[in-house]
Amino acid sequence: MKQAHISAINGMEILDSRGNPTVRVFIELDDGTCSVASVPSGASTGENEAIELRDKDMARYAGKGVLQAVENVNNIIAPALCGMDVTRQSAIDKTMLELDGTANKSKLGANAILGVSMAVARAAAKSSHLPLYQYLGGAGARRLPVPCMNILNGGEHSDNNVDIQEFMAVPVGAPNFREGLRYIAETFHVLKKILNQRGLATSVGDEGGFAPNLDSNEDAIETIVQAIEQAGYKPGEDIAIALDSAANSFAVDMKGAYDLKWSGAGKMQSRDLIDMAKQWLDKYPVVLWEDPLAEGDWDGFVQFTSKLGNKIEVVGDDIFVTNTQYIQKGIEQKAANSALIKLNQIGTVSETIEAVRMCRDAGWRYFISHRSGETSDTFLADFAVAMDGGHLKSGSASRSERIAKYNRLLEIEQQLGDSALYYWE
Ligand code: 2PG
Ligand code: MG
Repeated sequence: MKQAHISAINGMEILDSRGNPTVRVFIELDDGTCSVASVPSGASTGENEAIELRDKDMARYAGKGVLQAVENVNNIIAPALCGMDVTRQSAIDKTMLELDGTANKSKLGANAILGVSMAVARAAAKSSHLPLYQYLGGAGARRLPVPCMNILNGGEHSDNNVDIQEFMAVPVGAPNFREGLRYIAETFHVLKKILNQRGLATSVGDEGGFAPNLDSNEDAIETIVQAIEQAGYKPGEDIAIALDSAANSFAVDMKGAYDLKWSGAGKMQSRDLIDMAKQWLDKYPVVLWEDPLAEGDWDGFVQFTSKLGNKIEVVGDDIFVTNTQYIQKGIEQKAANSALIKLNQIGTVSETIEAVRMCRDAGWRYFISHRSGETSDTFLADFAVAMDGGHLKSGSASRSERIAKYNRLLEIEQQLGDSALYYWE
């Protein structure tokens, strides 16, 4: 089959779900195919993430404009990529890395580079007449991810008094994605009722989960267990719980000292947090714990994993930043048994796939993730099916930028029909 070539690339500045500027990229091919992709943006970011280029012009969007990144797409990246075979994703990504020339994509901006990289993959899929998940994952891509739904938000994603950033409902016992989504959406609605009855706020945080002031972090998890039961499900059997402490956000020095400042639980050391986790695992059906410690607390991570890694999935997010350099170190040190995978932490589709490959080769799991600042782009849904990782997080059962990904997964499941797989392992 004759491959199509890139004939035009154009960037523009749009807004993300927090009302902050982000990059959207349009690509045209010489066979008439057009594609578009939009870049997400995080709030609780790791120190070593690829750099999102922001204009720092305080007269616009408090310095958060992305006009320079857009210019880089239009004036530097576009001329270099035009004429390239669009199916050569890794060569295209490599060309952008060379154009940028820095270790963290600070020259052109990871937001500029990723927008192009995603739009390239999407254009190539379209031009090949394949759905994106199949283009990226091959004919064997047929496993739907178990949705880990962040129904209660804390930390830097809300203004409440809960330190732990994400409390996720995980429909481990559902027979398929569609039913799994129903289990947890129903639980979300019951949670709202419970909060209402307690006179607590039911406004939502950045990822669409409720963000009430509670008595303690443990109150949050107890309330979710209650919601699971009242929705008619068995905690642990039908619906389990996943947590993201995002411990960077309450770390004092990133090396093992913490201050659970929002809840008032106060100063703690890594070992106190590990003890707390142990107790919670005895009491609650937690199956996954992301960033239980801060990114610089490698010893803490090693301890946590050696004590609890045989019971649950221990995911590194800010500590690994989807970067094979840090994932490799994590594998060698047994600092976790899974890595969070975020496209914009590393900045190209090819490098994200490399991170997934490294996890897979080491027998690790990998957890595909949105960002707290998102757009209506559903690339993530297809990417999760393509990567065959078995689970993803895309926020709660509210806010269209979150639901868009879940709805796309419903479509994929429908398209796959009988061949669709769904299971928690
Ligand atoms: C996280 C993410 C996504 P942010 O910490 O895992 O939930 O948040 O995008 O703010 O880094
Ligand atoms: Mg995280």
